Amino acid sequence: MGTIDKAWWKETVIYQVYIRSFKDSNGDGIGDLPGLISKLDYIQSLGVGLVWLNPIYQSPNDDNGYDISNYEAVLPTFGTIADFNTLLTGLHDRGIKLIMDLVVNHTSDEHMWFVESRKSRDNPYRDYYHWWPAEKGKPPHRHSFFDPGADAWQYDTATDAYYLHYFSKKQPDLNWENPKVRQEIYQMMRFWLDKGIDGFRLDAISYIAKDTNWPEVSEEALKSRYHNDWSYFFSKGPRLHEYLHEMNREVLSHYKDVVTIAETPGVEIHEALPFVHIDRQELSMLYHFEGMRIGYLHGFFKRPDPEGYSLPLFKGLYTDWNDIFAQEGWGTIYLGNHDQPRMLSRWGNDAPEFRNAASKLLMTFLLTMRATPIFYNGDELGMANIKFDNIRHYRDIETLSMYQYLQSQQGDLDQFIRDQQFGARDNSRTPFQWDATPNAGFTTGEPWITINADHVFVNEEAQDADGNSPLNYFRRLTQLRKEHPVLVYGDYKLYDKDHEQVYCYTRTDDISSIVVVLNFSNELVHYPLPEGIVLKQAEPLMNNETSLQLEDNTVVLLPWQALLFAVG
Ligand code: TEU
Ligand code: CA
Repeated sequence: MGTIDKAWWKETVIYQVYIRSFKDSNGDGIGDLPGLISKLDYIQSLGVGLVWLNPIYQSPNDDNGYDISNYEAVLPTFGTIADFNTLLTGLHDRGIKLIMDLVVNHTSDEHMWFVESRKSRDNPYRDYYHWWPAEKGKPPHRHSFFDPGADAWQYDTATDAYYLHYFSKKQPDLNWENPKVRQEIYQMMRFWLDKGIDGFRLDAISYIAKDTNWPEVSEEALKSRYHNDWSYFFSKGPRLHEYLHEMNREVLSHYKDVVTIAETPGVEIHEALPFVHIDRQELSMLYHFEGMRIGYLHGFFKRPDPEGYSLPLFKGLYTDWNDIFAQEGWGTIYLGNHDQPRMLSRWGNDAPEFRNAASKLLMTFLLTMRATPIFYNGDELGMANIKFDNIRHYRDIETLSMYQYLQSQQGDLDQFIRDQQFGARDNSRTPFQWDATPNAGFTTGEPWITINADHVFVNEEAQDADGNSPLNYFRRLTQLRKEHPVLVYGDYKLYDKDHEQVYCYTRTDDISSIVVVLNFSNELVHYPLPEGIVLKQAEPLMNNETSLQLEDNTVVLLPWQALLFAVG
């Protein structure tokens, strides 16, 4: 084991709360702070140590809170600042830390800065955003993720100029090249840190720095509607590391024990270390998108491609991302969040006969890798994709704008709906399933988005009472990780890298070693344990099934069986 520095945020398990869908307290169909506060004992029972709260700020909700109109106010739909304080105290009293979403690549167009900025060319806030005067002609093309026309430059008549928006036209990009903007952001960060929060998750942070010479992009890039091609381009901004270092110097370094987790679309493996290397004084951790690309057809928008997935590919990718942080820096690991479909549907199997085992297996993977797990709410129950079959059920701007675009192009809308059943963000945004009652115990009113009908058998109440449920398995896993520091800091070693069904690895430190055996398939697999692996005892440390077939160092793995053994 290397001489890695220990830190609380390396040892914790992160629980992501998508507040809009977690628990509604007042019957308006939207989750809120009082609702969340009423579930703090539940969160504590999970054994997690850090909550990442999706945006709760003032927002017109073009993109569910990722379009902020006032950073220092709580959206009334979610509650008040007093509720927020109660939440923070409630978490801290339970030994749980809290990080908030920091969305500073862009604001809402209803933010005061932008309202001013668009008024006149000499407004003091003009340079808070990126403007291109129309007399210079059309600006060089930039892709917008959420614009039906995919054009990131929006013409604004008031000043006869275009403004930049990588996301929707209601999300204008902030001009980080302007030092005043950076100071405003740092001030706002201090506002929340002074309240006692424990850090931030930094939204789309790899996009903040722009090359304001606005170079033309290649013909090929121009044609691409594929998100990833553009995220690579957007993440290569010239002054990105300078800004992150400055943010650390001006803000973060003045607060003890805070953590930062950067969302870094487009950042490639060879670029990752500088963001989190201790000597550089930038960020604590980042989460990458490389794992999320597997299984989609390259060059298309979220088009599933079964050929594009294989277990060896998956293992190779997560092994590479382990290795990059083996000596320095520190990684995170996740298989789902509010921007991805449900991990069970995407990486496991949500068919009735497999779903419990598969969701437990995925939890086992996340909690035994050498990285901080980011766990999305509902995955502890094995919630599945809702797979809407009609556009009218969707609420997400990403799905709706892409649909509109395809309509304008006479594209294949049926194919799109099928693709979205697999990949849409709304799959993971349906309400948390608390019980079997008609609204799943989420709300007494009309939910803002349809609740998954499977809540009659997949819900917290039922799983809490069942010792064998995914929920109780998750609780045992978080406990196990606490009891075995080797699962946090121990070296990771992959075995049988080409095996098509089994993911097998060890975690080892100076005093102990654990082998993890995961059957990522619907079949029974006879798996001889790798040479040199001698089990300390036949009794597993963890088993997601009630039986175990082990003879002469060969395990007969049930479909989606997950096993952990102490190694001698
Ligand atoms: O996501 C950043 C991002 O790059 C997204 O385009 C992401 O790739 C996409 O959702 C995948 O389908 C962050 C937030 O997590 C997301 O919810 C926001 O919509 C986005 O920023 C804009 O703030
Ligand atoms: Ca509510």
